[in-house]
Amino acid sequence: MQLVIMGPPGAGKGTQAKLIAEHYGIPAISTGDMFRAMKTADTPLARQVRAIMESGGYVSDEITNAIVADRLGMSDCDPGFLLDGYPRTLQQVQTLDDFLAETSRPINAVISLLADTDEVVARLLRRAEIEGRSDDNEETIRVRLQVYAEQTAPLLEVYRSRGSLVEVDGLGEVAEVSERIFAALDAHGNRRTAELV
Ligand code: B4P
Repeated sequence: MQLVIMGPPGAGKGTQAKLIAEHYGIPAISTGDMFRAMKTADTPLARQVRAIMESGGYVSDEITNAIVADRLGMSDCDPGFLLDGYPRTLQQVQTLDDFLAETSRPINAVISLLADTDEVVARLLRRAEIEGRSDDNEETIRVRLQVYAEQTAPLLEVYRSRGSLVEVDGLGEVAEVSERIFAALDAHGNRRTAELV
C-alpha cells in the first residue's frame, strides 16, 4: 500500500502519519524528520538545510528527491509506505511518478488533511512552547504557510484530477481525526474496487 499525506504546516500530518503507518504496518517517511535529523551535523549540506528550514522555505528538489529515493529503496518499504510531507512541489510529483512507474507501484490514496489558518498557527505556536522547534516562530510560520499555498496547495488539484485525493477534516481530537482517515480510506478503496469491476 502506497499512501501520501498532505496538508498545511501544523495540520497534523506528522501526528497522523505515525498512527496510519502503525495501522497498515508500513513505514511513515517524513522528509521533515529526515531533514531535522540531518541538520545537526556540521557539514556544508547540513548547514544549508538548517538555513533553509529556519527561513521557512523548501529544501531544493534535487536534495529532497535524492534522500527520498534512497529511503524508498530500503527493504522495509517493500510492503509499501506512507509519505509525510513529500511531494511538496510539482517537480517532486514528477520524480515520485517516475519512481512508482519504474517499480510498478500505484499510489492508493493521497490524504489531504484540512485545517484552517488560525488553528494551524495556534498549534505551531503551542508546539514552539513545548518543543522549541526553531521554525515554529510567528515570522517563519507565516512564510511556511505562504510557501505551502504557492507551491504545494496546487498539487492537491493534480491528485484530485487523478481520482486519488481523500479529503479529511483535521480538526478535533487526534484519535477522532485518525478514525475519520481510516473510514475515508476504506470508502476510497471500496470506490476504486467498484470502478474496476
Ligand atoms: P515538516 O516536518 O513536514 O513540518 P510541518 O509542515 O510543519 O508539519 P508537521 O508534521 O511538523 O506538523 P504536524 O501537522 O504534524 O517540514 C518542516 C520543514 O522541512 C519545511 O518547512 C521544509 O523546510 C522542509 N521540508 C520537508 N519536506 C520537504 C519537501 N518535500 N521539500 C522541500 N522541503 C521540505 O503537527 C503540528 C502540531 O500540531 C504538533 O505540535 C501536534 O502535536 C499538533 N497537533 C496535531 N494534530 C492535532 C490535533 N488534532 N489537535 C491539536 N493539535 C494537534
